[in-house]
Amino acid sequence: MERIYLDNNATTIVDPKVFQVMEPYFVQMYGNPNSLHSFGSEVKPALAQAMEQLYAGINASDEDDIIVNSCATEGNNTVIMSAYYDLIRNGDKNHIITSSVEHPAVGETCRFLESLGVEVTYLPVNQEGIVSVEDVKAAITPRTALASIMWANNETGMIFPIKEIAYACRNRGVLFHTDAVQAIGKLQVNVQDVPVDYLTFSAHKFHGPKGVGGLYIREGVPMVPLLHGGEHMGGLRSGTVNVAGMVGMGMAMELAVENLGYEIREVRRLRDKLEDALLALPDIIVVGSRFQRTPNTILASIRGVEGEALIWDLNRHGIAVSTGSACASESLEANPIISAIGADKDLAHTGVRFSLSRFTTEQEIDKVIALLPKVIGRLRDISSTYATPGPACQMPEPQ
Ligand code: C6P
Repeated sequence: MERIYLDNNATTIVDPKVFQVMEPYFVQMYGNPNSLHSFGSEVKPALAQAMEQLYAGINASDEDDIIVNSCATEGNNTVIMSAYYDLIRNGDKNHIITSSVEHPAVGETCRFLESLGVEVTYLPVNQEGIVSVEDVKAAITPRTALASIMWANNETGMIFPIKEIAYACRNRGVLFHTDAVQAIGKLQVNVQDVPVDYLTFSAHKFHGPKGVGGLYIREGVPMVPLLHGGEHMGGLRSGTVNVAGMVGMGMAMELAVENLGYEIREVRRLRDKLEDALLALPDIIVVGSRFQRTPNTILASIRGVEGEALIWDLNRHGIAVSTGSACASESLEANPIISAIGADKDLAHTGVRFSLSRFTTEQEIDKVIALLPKVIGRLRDISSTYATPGPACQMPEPQ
């Protein structure tokens, strides 16, 4: 059976061009780049090139730092714990601002800090799933150490007003971090244009390998390392560098920038085609305006259909989608994003995320479009709630 992968916000296929540049670094050039002999020195040029590709990809300046690490979870933890060690435990701050829809790599780290006595504000989102600049401004106090707000949400694809939030923080002397995991390769990410202090990304979300990510740190902003040890990454992240991973991430970043136009034009066109087909069916809502979303993402709420049931049915036909974040997909809790935007409990269990990539074909989308009415119809036929939808089964009206 031909399989169709529409879960690209969970992870992506490694671009064959990325795989090709990584291959030599397993059995041919396997030296430790810190070694002084030829096995070590021969890998250094590729690492330098990868660093250049990363700097160019987000338009970082030479004075800024990019730490290569294991993933975005590590990058997010590093930034938040650094603010804790530097400004809270050893300083006079005691407050962090974040949103109620961050990935757990931010949300759970903040919750951990709350258990240590730190005050955390979890900003709500509006009915479109967006954090407002005004709310960020209002939450800042003289004791705020850090604000951490994602660039684009992994479940809805909604794009946050990061530039305005970054300026609001800078104007009040608050460090600003953004989790840009879902932005790289889908939107233009330019740290000269958007004054973030820290930015995290993860290679496997933009057709690079798993287990390698990056943390951008603007020149002059504080950073207390999470991992202590050798002098790797200038002492900011110890541990022998994942050579093949870093080389792959560099190439993936270059290709992400190269293919951004295609993503914005073609991936969006296919996404919109799928979205139009979904919306042509009765009682289906898509979260957030498509014009303020990453070009590849749809979070649909299909009334009367349990998200998990739809996923299993589509899976039987070889189609991969998700109920939301992959790391929460084994929990049977209501989708936190659909809950956060104010929908009632019944709808919160009906979320299904479709996420495309530049490897998604029109033929694949056509097959999914042809199948959806049958699968949804069958599930609605056996649904007790869909037969008698209650008045409470409503999505809030956009304001
Ligand atoms: N989101 C999803 O299905 P790691 O696993 O550390 O490379 O990336 C974590 C992460 C951090 N921030 C955002 C915005 C993310 O989307 C993710 C990963 C996946 O939505 C897996 S849970």
